[in-house]
Amino acid sequence: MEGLFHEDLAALSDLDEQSLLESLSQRFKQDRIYTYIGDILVAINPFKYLPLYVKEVSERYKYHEKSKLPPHIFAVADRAYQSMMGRLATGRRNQCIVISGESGAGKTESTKLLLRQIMELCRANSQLEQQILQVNPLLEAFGNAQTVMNDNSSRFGKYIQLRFHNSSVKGAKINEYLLEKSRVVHQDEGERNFHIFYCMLAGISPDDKDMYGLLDPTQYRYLNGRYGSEDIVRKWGEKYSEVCNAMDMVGFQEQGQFGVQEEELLRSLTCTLSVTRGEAIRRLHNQQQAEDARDSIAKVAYGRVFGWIVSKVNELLAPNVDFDVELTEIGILDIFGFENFAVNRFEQLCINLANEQLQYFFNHHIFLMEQNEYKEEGIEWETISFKDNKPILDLILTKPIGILSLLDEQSAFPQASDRDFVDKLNSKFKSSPHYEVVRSRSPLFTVVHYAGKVQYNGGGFLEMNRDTIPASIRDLFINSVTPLLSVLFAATISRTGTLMPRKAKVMQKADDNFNSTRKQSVGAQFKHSLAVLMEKMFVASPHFVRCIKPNGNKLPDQVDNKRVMDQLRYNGLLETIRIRRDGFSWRPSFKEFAQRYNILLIKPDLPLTKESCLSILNTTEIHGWKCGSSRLFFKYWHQEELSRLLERLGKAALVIQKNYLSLRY
Ligand code: AD9
Ligand code: MG
Repeated sequence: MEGLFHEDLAALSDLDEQSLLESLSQRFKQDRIYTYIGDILVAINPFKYLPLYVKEVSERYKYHEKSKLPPHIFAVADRAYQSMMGRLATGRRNQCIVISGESGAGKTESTKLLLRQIMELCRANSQLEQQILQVNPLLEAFGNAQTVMNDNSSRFGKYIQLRFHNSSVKGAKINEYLLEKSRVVHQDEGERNFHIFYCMLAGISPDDKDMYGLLDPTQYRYLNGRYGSEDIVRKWGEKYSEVCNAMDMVGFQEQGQFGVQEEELLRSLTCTLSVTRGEAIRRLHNQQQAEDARDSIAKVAYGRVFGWIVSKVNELLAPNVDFDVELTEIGILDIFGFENFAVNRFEQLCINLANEQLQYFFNHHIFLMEQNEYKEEGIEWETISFKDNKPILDLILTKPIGILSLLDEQSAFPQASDRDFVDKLNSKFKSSPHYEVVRSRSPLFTVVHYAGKVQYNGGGFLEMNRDTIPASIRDLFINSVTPLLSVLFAATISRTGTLMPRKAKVMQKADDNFNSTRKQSVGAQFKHSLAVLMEKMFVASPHFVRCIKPNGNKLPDQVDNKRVMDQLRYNGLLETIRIRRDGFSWRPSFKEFAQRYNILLIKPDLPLTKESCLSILNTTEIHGWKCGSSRLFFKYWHQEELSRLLERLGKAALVIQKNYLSLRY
């Protein structure tokens, strides 16, 4: 059982699936929830409070040497911050921390801990720090909800960019991805609406309740009778004051009450107005159509409010610096985890697509890029194979025939049905190894994702992808007496998260969320925002946190071996251990290396060549590195060894300087 409790699995000489599982679960039983695979952190959700995040621990992990302390999420924060400052490797550079794992695995909790520790590290000024830290509770109240997989499940994805000038934080920016708006009007068995509804009804004062015209919680169809016991209501009430505090802290001012002309609303809900040959014709809705109209208003209004909150937060946290001040960034990505429910809809397809994309990003960095460089640079290497999920991404994304483009094609036909869409999928993809035809009267189909098979119900796909609201309803809201509603419906929210006046629409056709004829579909918008995100991440230095969910019951001290093994497999963790053990994760060019370490030879004017690098390295006792044709290849621990040498040199220089000064005076 050698190395069973090892803190870095990449340091083990021999490891198979079973011993990896055992190693992690033994550590977990001792509340050691964090383990390294080289520079990658594996985190198993403890589902209980652990005294791992107290002030003293946070202090200990500031500017620490990785090998001297047990693995920790704070160590990832430290590494990202030090790397951004150019203290660990070469130059200052944007960093991104990519947190992955299925729903309930602990991504959002990890994000909060990372943010907190980074704020500690940069000793932010107290107001900005508080504002940044309060963004999370605020967004969680409006964007998280209880699902069967997680009581605090993120129903949107977010990329938080912290912006720095030198060592201090100057501001932040949030990008949000695809809020699951349909939850506002419908929740499946065992699930709830967004937290904010329960918070507000439980916590609001009687006067405000009257003013906003709120009813008893049981009267709301959208809460589906799932309000909760007295205990739970008290907790929601407490949460409400937290949310209000967060709103104050971030800098929101009270907005006017929502309101539209009641009579007009009724008319828009019950009739469609169409113009034929210059004549306006009003047709009465049947009950289903009226209910659909009501639901689409609720969804769109909620989506707009959420987008507005994010854009407001971005305005408030925008860095207040001169134009020419160069800012560096640490981005933290916390998306909705992989999902497989009893019924999976369009939203689940998008959520799972985002997870596929993230897995691809991981594979690309850890396996593809690294092994390509070995080949190009003539480093002897036995290829490590991995489960490439590119074909699944292609199945969903590829033009002209991926699932999303077929969906767009069908969405453009007003007469097409969800059944037609699924029939099209079946005929195009029946022979794909990642697609399965489902024989059923319902429009079902299965995608074999990297993390397992998911059966989707195509019902509602076309409508959700179109995401239109009737023009009459839009106009009604634009003319609302409530300034906020009027702004929300009269403006578009651009992809960058800022509100844009309608006049600018012509310039921003792609961002037009309203006009049903020119408008981009939800699928196409999501695809675009994923591509923009990936572009940003590909040019930053990544840090990976792989979250594991130990059991499906949300319980502490329980390891479901099969479940954990599945996650280790689809995350490709065994292959990751091999590449981190045998591979070279740090690969600076000769120039980069010589620039930074020529000081070790005490010759600052050394030419930035291969020969200089070799002379530098020959003065050290560092072993196991390799030299390619344009760069050097180091093991992940070499970086720390070299930093230690620099530090020692720095200390020696200080002593010399002191002695010199004392001799002079
Ligand atoms: V989802 O994809 O948004 O549905 P996440 O974000 O991966 O999911 P989350 O961080 O919300 O999961 O964690 C789920 C729950 O696990 C939390 O509400 C906590 O109750 C619990 N958790 C997660 N991490 C920790 C931890 N480090 N310590 C204690 C934790 N509890
Ligand atoms: Mg989450």
